[in-house]
Amino acid sequence: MVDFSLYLVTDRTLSLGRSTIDIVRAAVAGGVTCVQLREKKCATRFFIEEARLIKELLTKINPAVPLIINDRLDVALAVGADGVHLGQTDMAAVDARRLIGSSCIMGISVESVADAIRAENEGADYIGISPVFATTTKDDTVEPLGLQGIQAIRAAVSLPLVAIGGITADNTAEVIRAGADGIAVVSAIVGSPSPEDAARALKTQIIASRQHN
Ligand code: TZP
Ligand code: MG
Repeated sequence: MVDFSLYLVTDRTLSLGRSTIDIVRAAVAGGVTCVQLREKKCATRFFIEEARLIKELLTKINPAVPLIINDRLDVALAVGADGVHLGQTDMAAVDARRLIGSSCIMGISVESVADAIRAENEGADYIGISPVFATTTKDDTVEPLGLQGIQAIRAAVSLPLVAIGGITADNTAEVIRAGADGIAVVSAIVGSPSPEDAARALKTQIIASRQHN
């Protein structure tokens, strides 16, 4: 059973000159439970090399933390990653499942209740609710779905729900209480002077919000 509670999405453009592998190492030390490697402008060969290094790192430091590859099934398959994450304009879930097989994790970003129901019917293993709050990290999002969006999707599907977009330690508790199983963050960890401390602060909020349910 994968723990999606504190899900790091990488972004080399926000990493303040530090390498993605160093950020992942620190974030996992701080309690990140799942890592998505997201490279939007990277040569395929370099993407594969980086994915392989991060997979090796995770196997060494915490084999329970899966590596999920954003968009690129070929990269995921080449390095034996644990999963792929696809958006609404990426490869369709049914086609992706045919290629990756049943044991690979498949996450689908959804922007509505209808998307969520379709993702569940098409074999997703978890859903990313995108975006929950306004974010400057991704510029082609729909209007934020808010806490009400989480509640509506929670009522419609039973898959694990991971909320993404504008999540910080200050709003984590309300996101979890609205029905998300986990939070996915980019800037709150990647853009922090201490990714380890930032991950720890988010984790503290997740644990506290569950205890108060
Ligand atoms: N998908 C939906 S919003 C988003 C992605 C990749 C970016 C979230 O970044 P941040 O910095 O956590 O708001
Ligand atoms: Mg995508």
